[in-house]
Amino acid sequence: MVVWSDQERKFINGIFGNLDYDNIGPKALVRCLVVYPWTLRYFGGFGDTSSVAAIKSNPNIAAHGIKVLHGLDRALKNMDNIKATYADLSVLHSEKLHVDPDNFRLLSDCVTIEIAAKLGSSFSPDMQAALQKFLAVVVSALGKQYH
Ligand code: HNI
Repeated sequence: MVVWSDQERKFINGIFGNLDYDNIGPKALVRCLVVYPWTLRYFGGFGDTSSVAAIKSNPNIAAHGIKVLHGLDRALKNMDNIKATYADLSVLHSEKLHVDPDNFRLLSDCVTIEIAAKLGSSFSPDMQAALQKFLAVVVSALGKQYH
């Protein structure tokens, strides 16, 4: 079981409590799709993704970025039971969507980068450590049904 210190909980709740999901969600997903273009393969039904400009202005991608970021809320509310919390979502991504689980980490890194860009110099190393630990636990839980 993952153990969280009071400081880690404080950092994580502070980051997400002040997060503009509608801004960071689309930016993180766009970044993932542009930097790792093979991740586009899962979004064939989302409309025009033929260029960076098209990906950036695609409303379906933006909406999905917000949805994915809100997908983290369930981990925030169940910090001590993240694995079980993602059981259904893990089955969906593995058995129905066939998303390569390596991609979870790529997207979570893009979330970290967008949060860092937003917070600037107030994003301290120990805050980053707490955020990346949290995202690593989510990524591991999402990949659980693949093992
Ligand atoms: Ni993901 C659907 C959460 C990573 C491709 N994804 C969802 C949904 C949530 C979600 C929530 C909506 C489920 C539903 O409708 O019941 N996805 C998350 C989270 C992460 C993640 C929390 C990791 C941080 N998903 C990824 C990655 C990819 C991905 C890395 C592909 C590269 N997800 C999808 C696709 C769908 C999806 C594709 C279905 C979209 C649709 O509406 O057709």
